[in-house]
Amino acid sequence: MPNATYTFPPDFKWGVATSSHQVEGNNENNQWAAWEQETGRIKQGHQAGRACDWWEHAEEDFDRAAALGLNSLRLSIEWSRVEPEPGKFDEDALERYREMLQGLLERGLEPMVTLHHFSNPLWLEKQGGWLNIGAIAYFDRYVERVVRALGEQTTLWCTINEPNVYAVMGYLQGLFPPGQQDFKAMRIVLRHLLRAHGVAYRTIHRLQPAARVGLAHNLHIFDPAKPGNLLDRLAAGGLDLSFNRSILNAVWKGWWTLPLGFGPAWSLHHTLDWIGLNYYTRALVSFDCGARDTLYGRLSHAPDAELLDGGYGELYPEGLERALLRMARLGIPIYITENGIPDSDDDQRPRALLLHLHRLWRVLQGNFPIQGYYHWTLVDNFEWADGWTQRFGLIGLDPETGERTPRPSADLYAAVAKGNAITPELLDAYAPELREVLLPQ
Ligand code: IFM
Repeated sequence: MPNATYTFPPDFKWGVATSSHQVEGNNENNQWAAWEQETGRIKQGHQAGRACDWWEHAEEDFDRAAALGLNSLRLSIEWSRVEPEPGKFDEDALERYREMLQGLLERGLEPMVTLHHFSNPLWLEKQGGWLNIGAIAYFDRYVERVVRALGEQTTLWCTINEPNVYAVMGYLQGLFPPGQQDFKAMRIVLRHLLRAHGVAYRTIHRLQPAARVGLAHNLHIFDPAKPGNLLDRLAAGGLDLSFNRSILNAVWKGWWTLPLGFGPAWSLHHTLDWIGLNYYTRALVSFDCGARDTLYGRLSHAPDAELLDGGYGELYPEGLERALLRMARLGIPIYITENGIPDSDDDQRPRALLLHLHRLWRVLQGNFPIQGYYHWTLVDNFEWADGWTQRFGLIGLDPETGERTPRPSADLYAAVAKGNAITPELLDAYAPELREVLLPQ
């Protein structure tokens, strides 16, 4: 019989995750800023604009994160600020990041620093972005500079966020810049990103032997719509191989698998000190010979599923447990580098948060080395092609005025982090209907 209080390990990291372009504001020198100027690219013509104003006032949100009782925060460095022109580094920008990381440390928040989270300097984009093999060496030069500048403030590095999402959205679905729909290009971009990860892994360790270096992988669950149908199973398996397994095979086994290629990727072998899991939702897959963009799998959701805002998918907390158990096979530490839902009126988030954290707790009972959980996200931020239409924040933001309004979920997450546990009292206060589901009767 499990105890009615679900307690987490004593040194567990409770955090929130963000990325530079989504929160800093006034990033005008990257490919997203240019993309936002083009008509029809972003829902309702939204732009990141001042975003959450972190470049000027991040510390005010750091205070909010500390007040929630968190002990870590994941943010990313904006390459276009640090290296606005090829080879020209901006010492003031690096100093601002140093100040931000120092601000986190002073508030008891361990920084996790992502080096690439979807945005590229415009000069790189003009040279073909990650289609250009030269991007790998450029990235390495930038990484070296950042690690030299910020190495006193952190040893916890995430090289690249969601290489699969970056490549698929930008080069297959065409919804992110540069808006291409070209399978071959998608494959090349993904290979270059993974090779850049491998190079960065070694560079960071050369400069900082104590570094802990990982990569944040978006593991999307693909289940056959009809498990008894062989074609559905093949289509789901093909998507899983392409979107999930091929990435993990490359950076852990050092082996390219389809669609990335076939054969050794020795320089990538074991280039992870930890793996980051970004988990959001799952899709059901039916074989469809017309669905070329999604490798002949038509995506849908379970007929009885509870759906998330704005077509984001289904609420499927079990997927977090499944994804963690898959990643645990690597045998290395795991961070949940992102998990959350879009929910502007917070009518699903408290329950969703409790259900996901309960799944996490269940996996922890197997003594798997899960080090921390980073909720996506602290304050509503610019949600890429969805602009400001999707609200992932524990704290709501009016992007016009900058006014922040904490949602009930913020108090709930604070109570879990401060108590390091899910208690029956929290279930009663935030989602009484879960008492039946989560507590032994
Ligand atoms: O906002 C994004 C983030 O940048 C990458 N992972 C998914 C989040 C929510 O869609």
